[in-house]
Amino acid sequence: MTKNQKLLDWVNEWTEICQPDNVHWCDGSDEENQRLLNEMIKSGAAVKLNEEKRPGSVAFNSDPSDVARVENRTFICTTKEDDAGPTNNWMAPDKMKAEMLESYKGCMKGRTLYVIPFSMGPLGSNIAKIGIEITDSPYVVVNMRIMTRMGQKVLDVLGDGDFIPCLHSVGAPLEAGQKDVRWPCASNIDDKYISHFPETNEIWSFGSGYGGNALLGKKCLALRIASNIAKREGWLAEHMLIMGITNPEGEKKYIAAAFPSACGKTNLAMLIPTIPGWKVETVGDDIAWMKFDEEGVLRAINPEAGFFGVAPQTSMETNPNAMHSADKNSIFTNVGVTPDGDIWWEGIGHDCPAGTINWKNKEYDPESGEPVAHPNARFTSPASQCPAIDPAWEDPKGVPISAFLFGGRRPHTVPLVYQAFDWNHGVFMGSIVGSEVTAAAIGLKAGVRRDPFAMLPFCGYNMGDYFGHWVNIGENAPDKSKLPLIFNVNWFRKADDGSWLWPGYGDNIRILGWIIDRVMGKVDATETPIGLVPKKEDINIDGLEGQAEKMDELLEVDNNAWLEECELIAEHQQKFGDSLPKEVKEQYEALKKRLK
Ligand code: O2Y
Ligand code: MN
Repeated sequence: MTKNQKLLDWVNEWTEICQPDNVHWCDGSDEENQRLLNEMIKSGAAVKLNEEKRPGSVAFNSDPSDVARVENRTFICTTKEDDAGPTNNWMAPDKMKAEMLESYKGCMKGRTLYVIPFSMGPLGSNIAKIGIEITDSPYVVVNMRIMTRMGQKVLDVLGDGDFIPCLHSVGAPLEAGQKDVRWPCASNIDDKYISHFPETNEIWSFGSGYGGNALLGKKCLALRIASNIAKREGWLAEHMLIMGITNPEGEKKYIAAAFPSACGKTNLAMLIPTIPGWKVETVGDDIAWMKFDEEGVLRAINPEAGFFGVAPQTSMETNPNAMHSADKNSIFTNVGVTPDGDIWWEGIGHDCPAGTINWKNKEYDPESGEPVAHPNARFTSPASQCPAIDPAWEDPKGVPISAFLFGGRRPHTVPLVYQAFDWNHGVFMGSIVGSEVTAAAIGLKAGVRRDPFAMLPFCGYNMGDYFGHWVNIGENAPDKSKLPLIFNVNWFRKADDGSWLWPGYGDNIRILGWIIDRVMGKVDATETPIGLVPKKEDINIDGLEGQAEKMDELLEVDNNAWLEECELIAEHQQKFGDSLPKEVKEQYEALKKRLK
């Protein structure tokens, strides 16, 4: 247990408000985990999977109204609205707290209040942060045990130190004798709140039991709150994968990469190279915290201890390392469960067995046209189970970052890869990241949907100030010659006939290879108005039939198309008004000038 008075007082305060039937301090032990799983299996909330096929694993189905992060109910609560900026939902802290307090009163009746001590980052690392989550969801407890370092060992390290309080309730109190549902949550979207108070480092979440809304260490703490702390303290909390790449000469470099959702971030983090002699190892697939060390090298840790990966389309073809990570000791949410007690989802690589139960708890009907797994179905698996996990993934010092990659899905205009001229040009590149979307896909206007630094839903303050923070990081770097180089990649360029110009997946190592060569100063590049583009001959396309003829089109920089792109960038920049740093505006002007 703990003698931390601030923590004891905080738990007592919320116990009085939420009125749970019991309070349980999570110790993180196997016994505790097994007991909670057994209770949920017994109540029907979870299904135990076949012990031979999927040892130590369970499946959950959420309520159909509670299947993903709720961006329109995610709030940044700062005294001044401008501090939340134009891209976040804002509410004043006092007003939000008063409104939410009403919801929390008695919200845990009939339930147990769990206290989850967790560390984001290796325990004891000087980059790590300790959070304490209060929740009434045992599903959250068992997921947090995989996604973070959790339990008594965290309280031991915490001592009487400071922690980030994270309050969560599914918002579904039980009257005496009332039978629980399989997935309790608030039934009305307007009763859900994912609120962040960056001025006091607090998180209050209510009404949802799903993913980023409820596992508060991930998006809420490690990105929205941490991005604020990082800005104040001069480091970076980013929505980036971290991977190690070793070339055939045995030289190893680490890179960090940011992509908007649905661009294959987990696949890239766990890539299996198609060319001989290269090796990729995974440090993390979603979040990177980075600080300069005493030698001026930017070092990154993965604050998480597990993967909360999208299941559909993950297969032994697309990502064997992710599949093996989920071989055992995993939690599956909103997937299909087969009659022999295994899991199934669209794109898993084999037909759906008859009698499979879909994510809505109904028997799979091929005639219905309904998917078996929800498109945002997830596997929660320990990172330690990834066959390609990097030996340094838990190194408290972090790994040295040599390059940053940005990218999105851009069928036109954007070449396969290009390098920024310098740091501020790279910041500009990050600020214009986006993916092209069709109107049908998202029910919005078709076009390029910008997601700067892939941080749009996760930056806990004014995004214009965030660009400024990146400029400052470069400006104040202890040794500018050691700053990572910055690149943009686009695996998704298409030919006029709509066919892909680049094979992607394991062949992306060929582009990572060029990036590593640039980092090591082994190859030159061609200067274009948008940045430094590879010389065709420096990209290894050995064994890729028909690829040579596509390289010119893949690497082409069409000035007219980029001038049109500039119009869209200007529109995007306008959103940030006065908070857009002059350095980023200057980059835009310089790009336009080079194009003309
Ligand atoms: O829908 C959710 O709650 C999960 S979102 C998520 C999960 C893992 C990694 N990244 C994300 C994301 O939205 O970027
Ligand atoms: Mn993510």
